[in-house]
Parts: sequence; structure tokens; C-alpha cells
Amino acid sequence: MPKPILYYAKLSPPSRAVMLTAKEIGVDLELKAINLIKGEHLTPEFIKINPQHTIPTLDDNGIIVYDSHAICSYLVEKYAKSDKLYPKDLVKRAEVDARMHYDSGFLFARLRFLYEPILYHGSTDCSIDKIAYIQKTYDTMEAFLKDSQYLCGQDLTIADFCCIATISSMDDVAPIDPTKYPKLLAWMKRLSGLPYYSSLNEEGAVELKELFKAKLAENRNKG
Ligand SMILES: N[C@@H](CCC(=O)N[C@@H](CS)C(=O)NCC(=O)O)C(=O)O
Repeated sequence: MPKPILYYAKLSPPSRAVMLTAKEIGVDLELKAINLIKGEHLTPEFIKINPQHTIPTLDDNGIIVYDSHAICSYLVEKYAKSDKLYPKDLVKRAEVDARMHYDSGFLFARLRFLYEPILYHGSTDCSIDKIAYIQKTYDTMEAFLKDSQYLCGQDLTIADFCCIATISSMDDVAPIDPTKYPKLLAWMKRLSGLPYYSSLNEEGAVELKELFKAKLAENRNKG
């Protein structure tokens, strides 16, 4: 069977969440880079595969899955040797799903609200309000981690991969106060100890934050 194809970008947080998941379960992906700045996600060919024109998008021998959270669950269900990363138990699974929706609806949504206008539309709006709006999400993350090492208890799940990929992409633009969020910072440190973390997440996260700052400066100089 040919390898599943992942349309991705190194800088894209949800793409990195999928790559972390695939690595943890030992699935080898064929990576196809999509350059969003060049608009490669808006070609008729790509829109035919994913009308939502987002990366990551998975093509598993003709089975198309998009939205990183859906891809992570799909990969674990289909390829993992155990259900640890995405438990079959109804209650545990509901918790993992809820945390992944927290990434979609809060973490990534707020990152996008700040980043997209600056990266793609020449905006200079890096207001304190937008930064504080991101920082508010840290309160909830701290609460999730109050009594546990990972977001859903003492075991790593795909929710950790989804949330770390986003938070590590905005933690210097919207700094994490160590006195208010010690559990959140300890969780980030724990995940950064995974042997594949640096190459599959950290590098892209750093590049995205650098690009964001460079674009902001460029837009301000033009203005
Ligand atoms: N909820 C989606 C969000 C994916 C997403 O918005 N990806 C961005 C890149 S990080 C993208 O493809 N943007 C292009 C677009 O929205 O047209 C997921 O988790 O996969």
C-alpha cells in the first residue's frame, strides 16, 4: 500500500499536530508541502480535494480527511497499535474530543485572529486586546492541567499534540506568565522532551513566530 499523503506546511500548527501524531504511532507519511503565501491551497486541484482549502489535508489512498483533529483521530483509529492516544472508552474519548475542540474554537481561532491579517493582508493590528484575548486561553489550559501531567489525565493523547502545536506558535507574541501559569509551562516543557518534538514542532513554531514578527515590522514600515 502506498504511504498516506499529507498536504502540509512546516509553519502550520495543525499540520505539525498531525506530524507529531503520525510519528508517535509510527505511520510514515508522504509529505507534500503547500505554500500558502503563494496561494497553492487555492488552486482548482486542491479545492477539489478539500473545498475548505486548508492544510493539513490527508489523502490515505483515496480517503480524504481534513481538519487536523479529524486526521489525528483517523490515524490513531486506523493505524495505532493501542487506543492510548485516542481512547475508545466513551467518557475518556469525550474528554479528548473536548480538548481538541478547545484547540479549534479557542486556541487556534485566537491565534488566527491575530496572525492572519498580519501574515496575509498587510495589517499592523497587533493590539493589546488581541494579545490579551489569546492570554485568556491560558487560564483554561492551567485549569485543565491542575491535577494532571497531560490535558486528559496522566497519559499523552492527541489533544496534547493539537494544543501544543498551537500554543508553542504564539507563546512569545502572547507571553505566558510563569507565576500565573506554572502547570501550563511545565506541560510545555514535558512535551518538548519528546525525542521528535524539536524537528516536528519546535522548528516550525519558531519559524512561524519569526515570520509573524518580520511581517508585522514590514507592514508597519509600509504604513
Ligand atoms: N481547523 C483546521 C484549521 C486549518 C487551517 O486553518 N489551516 C491554515 C494553515 S495553519 C490554512 O490552511 N489556511 C488557509 C485557508 O484557510 O484558506 C484544522 O485544524 O485543520
